[in-house]
Amino acid sequence: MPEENLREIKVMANLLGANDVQAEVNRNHFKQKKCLAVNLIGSPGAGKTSLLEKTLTGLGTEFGTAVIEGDMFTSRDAERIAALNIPVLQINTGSACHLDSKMVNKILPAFAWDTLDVMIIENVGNLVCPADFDLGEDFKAVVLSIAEGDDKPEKYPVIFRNAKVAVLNKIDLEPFTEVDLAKMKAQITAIHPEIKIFEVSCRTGQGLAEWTAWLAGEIRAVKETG
Ligand SMILES: Nc1nc2c(ncn2[C@@H]2O[C@H](COP(=O)(O)OP(=O)(O)O)[C@@H](O)[C@H]2O)c(=O)[nH]1
Ligand SMILES: [Mg+2]
Repeated sequence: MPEENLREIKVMANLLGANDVQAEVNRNHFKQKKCLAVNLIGSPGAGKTSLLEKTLTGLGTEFGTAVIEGDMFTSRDAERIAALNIPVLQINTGSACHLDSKMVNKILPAFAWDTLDVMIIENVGNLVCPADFDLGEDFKAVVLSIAEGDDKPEKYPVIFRNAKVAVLNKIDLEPFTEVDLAKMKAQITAIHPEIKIFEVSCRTGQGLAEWTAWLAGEIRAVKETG
């Protein structure tokens, strides 16, 4: 292998190593506060913010909820969450295509942790880079719009391997697309047999109650047992 390539791999390994160290600090923080942390990942337009809006509303008042919004530019998503009266902070990454654990760590002191049971972090719209970066979350949740095509899990397997749960959104669009939903799901389970899959529509509300109930169970498990 040419020396240049070797150097590139080493730099990447160091980058991930430093990220993992900081991610452990974040993880300990979430754990100590008995707050579930979810890293929400998906392509631009998959419906991450829509799912957040529906989920936070669906969770009701049982839990203390908060959001970190990651985006290259703008605070549009954070404004959508703030409109629900939920504590939210924006991280603009500029040219970076993913959040890293240091960016998240920097803004943690700004939240009222003693009131929080769940922190959902919407990552920068991208199915690739965010899959590799641990933010200290309890788990990654991948959001895939079914309209993106049934070949996407096979093309972007890392995120499906690393996520605990996959939310297939825009199920209402099935009649208007060529997508083979059974094929999409089979690909996902072939990559990660234990992954939990929900089929939802943020537009019609289909499947959202099941997804929200599952998430509530995860929040309770952390809140009650730590
Ligand atoms: N038909 C349909 N459109 C949706 C659904 N969920 C989100 N959208 C639309 O998809 C677009 C992108 O949604 P957004 O939540 O901003 O996606 P994000 O970029 O992943 O955060 C918006 O126009 C939403 O109204 C859905 O379940 N069905
Ligand atoms: Mg968004």
